[in-house]
Amino acid sequence: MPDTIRTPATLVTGANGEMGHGLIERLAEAGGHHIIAMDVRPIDDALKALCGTTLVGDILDSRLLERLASEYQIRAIYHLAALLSTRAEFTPEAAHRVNVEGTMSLLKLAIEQSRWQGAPVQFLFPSSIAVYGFPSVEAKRRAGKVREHEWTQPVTMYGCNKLYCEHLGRYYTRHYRQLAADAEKAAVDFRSIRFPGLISAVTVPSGGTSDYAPEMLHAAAQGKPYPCFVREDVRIPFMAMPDAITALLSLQAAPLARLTQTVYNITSFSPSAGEIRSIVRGAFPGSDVTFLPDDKRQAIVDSWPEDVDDSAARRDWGFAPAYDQKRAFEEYLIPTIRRRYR
Ligand code: AKB
Repeated sequence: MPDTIRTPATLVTGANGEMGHGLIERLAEAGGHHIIAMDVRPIDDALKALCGTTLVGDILDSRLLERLASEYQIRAIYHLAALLSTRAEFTPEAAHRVNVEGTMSLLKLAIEQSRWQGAPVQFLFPSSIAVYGFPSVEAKRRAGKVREHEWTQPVTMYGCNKLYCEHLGRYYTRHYRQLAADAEKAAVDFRSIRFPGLISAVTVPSGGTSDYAPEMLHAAAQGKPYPCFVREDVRIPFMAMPDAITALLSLQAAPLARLTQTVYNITSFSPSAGEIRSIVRGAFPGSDVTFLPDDKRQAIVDSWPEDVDDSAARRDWGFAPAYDQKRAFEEYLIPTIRRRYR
């Protein structure tokens, strides 16, 4: 029987976060979505107007998710809510609850919705370079571009959570209840991207360990001193936020038959922290960026790769970042941040 009672909808969790903002703007621009924005904090006013429904609530609140299921036909879930790598180290058990149990409760919602609809619900999951874990800086330097299955020995709770959830997603997509007589016809269509550090010109991140790059830029633009918590020579991959949003939308739009894996690396540029300081100094003369490494946060960044191999994403769904390093800083980050703090 066709479902004429429930409104078809796209659910975005963690809507207030950096990625949530950009994603909701792009989904609203594209039209045709009843967007349900969910976050533990009241949804920002700027987003409210773009969404069909806004919800303040916890992804672990099963009653809230049941209510959602009774009112909406959820066709796609962008599950962005997470405790990032630095914050998660302060409360690892809470991070596990949000990052793993929260993801499980949404996968359960997705599989139930898939059954009702007779077609797999899409589940878009941002993963991270934090799933990688190098035992030493020498090993990291030697490795160069890492592929999806290499060096996956994360050292942070967040990295462990993301890696496990990638596996859960693959399980719900390909192997869910594999021994049941009524084997699943409409499992979940889980698609995940391992994002590098993201830099947005319009929002400042919080709780991450790659945050030194955006923090440096935003501080310099405001004329504030910035003591950078990593060494000058440290290098990890980064990407401008608009490319990250485009990547999520491109992966969502890719025909399932073209996808050879459920998890994809992507990247754009890999500057050292010192190179970022030089760019920032060029754009904001007189900016006061110093290096005052925090050994423990430094060790986390040292465990992440210098670069990743994103050839599978390029081949399967046409990933190609619009912003390389020069364009990201010169055409997006610096002019937008300058305007923001003028
Ligand atoms: C963090 O630093 O925790 C995040 C990430 C790399 O996933 N930005």
